[in-house]
Amino acid sequence: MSRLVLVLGDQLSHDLSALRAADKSRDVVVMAEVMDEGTYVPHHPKKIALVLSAMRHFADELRAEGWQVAYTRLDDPEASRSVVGELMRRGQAHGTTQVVATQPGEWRLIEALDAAPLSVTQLPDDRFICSLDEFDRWAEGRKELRMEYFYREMRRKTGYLMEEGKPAGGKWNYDHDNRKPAQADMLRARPMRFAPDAITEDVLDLVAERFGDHFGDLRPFWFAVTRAEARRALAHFARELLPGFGDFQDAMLSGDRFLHHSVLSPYLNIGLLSPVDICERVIEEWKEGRIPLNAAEGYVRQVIGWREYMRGIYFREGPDYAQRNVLGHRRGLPAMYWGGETRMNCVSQAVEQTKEEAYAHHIQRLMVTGNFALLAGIDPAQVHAWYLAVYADAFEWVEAPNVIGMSQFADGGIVASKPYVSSGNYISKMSDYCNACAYSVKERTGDRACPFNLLYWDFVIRHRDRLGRNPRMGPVYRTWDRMDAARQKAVRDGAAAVLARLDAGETV
Ligand code: DLZ
Ligand code: SF4
Repeated sequence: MSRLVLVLGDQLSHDLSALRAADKSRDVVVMAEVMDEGTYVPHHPKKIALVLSAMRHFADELRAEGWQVAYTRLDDPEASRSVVGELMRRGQAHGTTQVVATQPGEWRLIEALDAAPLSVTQLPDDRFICSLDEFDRWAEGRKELRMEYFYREMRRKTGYLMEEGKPAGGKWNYDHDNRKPAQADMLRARPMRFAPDAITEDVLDLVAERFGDHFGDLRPFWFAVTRAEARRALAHFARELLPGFGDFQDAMLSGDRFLHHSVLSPYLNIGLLSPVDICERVIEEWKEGRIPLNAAEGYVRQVIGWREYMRGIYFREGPDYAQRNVLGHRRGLPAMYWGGETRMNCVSQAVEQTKEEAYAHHIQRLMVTGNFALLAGIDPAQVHAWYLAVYADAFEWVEAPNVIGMSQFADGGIVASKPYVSSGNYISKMSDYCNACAYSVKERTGDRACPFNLLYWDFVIRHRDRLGRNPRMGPVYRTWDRMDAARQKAVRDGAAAVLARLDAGETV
């Protein structure tokens, strides 16, 4: 009997475990564009277009390799709304209830496949350096699951940037070299852009028609949508941008949205590139002497360290992870996250860029929008849903631990050893945003004081019960305790005024 082979929109890899387990001569690949996947959070139109166009191109590649592909287009009048609905429809058409799948990257879909009235085998997704079992073995019995130690294991396992069993250059991590602010540079290259082909143009029209009310600009659309294009984008990044990646990794500039960032994560996370493709290319550049070690190490750490670690945490912590809220934050996500007015230039720049590009880099996400949400006590579930919706590279297995754990500290410290909060000072140091802001980053109290300055102290004091015991927070509380009472009161009154404005839906 033939079986159905499910390939999801973020599983576009020719070596996918489900494809490897299937038989080209009798099994049928099922790929389905469905409304539920585009709307369970209101995904950015560019992200939906990326996924659907890459799915159509991948289906064509599979057919060219001799696979039979049952492909559902979003505008097919017979189509159902969901992945499981489409599997059942295809099952009836082909007279089978047997389905082979690669485990999805989200508990919601894993559970839906388990509950389907079909016989679904979910194979491990082995497009990663570390299997889930291996991660659990690493995590077992450890008091703290720190990324740095996991990363060292992955360095040893892959041999990446290792010399005779020791880390190249003598240090595991060169992050200290990677915190330089950037200057505007007219000569800096940009990520490679691709003109939409006829397939992508069809998808763009469809997405405009079906998801036109979602936050985000659909055009101009320039993402790679095939493996061949994604490999060209990788080569371009490696040659043009990687040399400065380390130095300027944490910098932010108003006139330069991408700086030295690769913008390869959307391609990596839908399967067009693999972590091995990327790391081997980066290491080759280093071996050839074209890039410094801090650039190579910084990039490889993101891919074999952070990315794999986040996945391990997501699956180890279980389906309730995205609902965690240990700090009890309840405030609604302010309208400024959806493009509503704000006088904070840093937030406005990050959101505007997100709207236009479906992309912002890690410091914009962590230290601007994430930092503000945490300081202001926004409900982490709403913050999580926002990040999942608006970024082209956001899939829950990687987005939830980054947002719930790393950014919002809502898991109580599994991912982060202390909350990633800062006053405006950090943003001022790492960007040029403060120069054009209605607020003053230098003012600590009063109407013009940067809201990050006010909310920073209010946050640490509000959570003193929990955070005061954290040795890494000790110096922060000592600084607060040394402040005179009048200044403390001015800070807290100022913070209360900002929060009251947020609650009243007024512009902050
Ligand atoms: C993100 C996404 C979107 C927008 N649309 C589809 C789709 O129509 N069909 C599909 O198979 N996958 C889609 N995806 C990706 C899935 O949402 C993704 O596989 C799950 O969230 C698990 O990571
Ligand atoms: Fe952001 Fe404060 Fe700087 Fe304005 S002054 S850009 S709000 S950090």
